[in-house]
Amino acid sequence: MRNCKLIILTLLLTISVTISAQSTNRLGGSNNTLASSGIPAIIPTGTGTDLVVDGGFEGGTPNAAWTEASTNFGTTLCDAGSCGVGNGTGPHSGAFWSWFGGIGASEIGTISQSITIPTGSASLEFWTELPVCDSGADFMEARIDGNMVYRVQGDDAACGVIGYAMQTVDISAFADGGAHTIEFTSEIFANNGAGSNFFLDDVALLSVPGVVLAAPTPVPSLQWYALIALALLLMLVGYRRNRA
Ligand SMILES: [Ca+2]
Repeated sequence: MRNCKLIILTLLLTISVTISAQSTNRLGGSNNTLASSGIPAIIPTGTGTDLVVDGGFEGGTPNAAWTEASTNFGTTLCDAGSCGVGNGTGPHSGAFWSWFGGIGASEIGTISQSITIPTGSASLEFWTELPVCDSGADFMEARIDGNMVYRVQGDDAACGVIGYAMQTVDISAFADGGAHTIEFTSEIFANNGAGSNFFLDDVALLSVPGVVLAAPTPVPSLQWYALIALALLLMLVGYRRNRA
């Protein structure tokens, strides 16, 4: 019986120490939130740098930096002299901007550029204006490698508001050191017989290079229930020895 008492006392002490240690880790100490969550941490090593070439579209059309497409016009790039201002502001800056829609008929417009995004964090910033909207079916999206990261539709509260608004999208998920296609695309359906005018200008991809710290490898720890099982096993062994 002395063996059993000693084992139980040891067990209680061990559980007490284990719970105490777990409480200390949860509250702070050397375990910060990122390390304990198992998510890789990104440590910024610089300030943001704009990686877009001719984000203001001032190279005009055909544009050396952007790939242009439009089912009705051949390009989405406009200046006021060529296109008018579509009941809106026209360019946000300079002379050129990207005008999606602009006709009361089916229209698909796209403008894209391939950009290598360094490992770290990144955001896509751009200015939009929606001076004319025909229906909620019409839309403009920003996509990266075909993945939608931003969308606005022809039933948005910004419809009919004159004046550009800046949009910011966190695209850190694509900041992996590889080349990615940044694309703005729009489709106009003319469901109500008119068209939509969706404007885009001054696109920036702000990259903050960083060092990615790998997620920490979990350290196996003996849980309290495993300790109890071990103690019961030791008690059983002690009981058999006493009987012998
Ligand atoms: Ca411009």
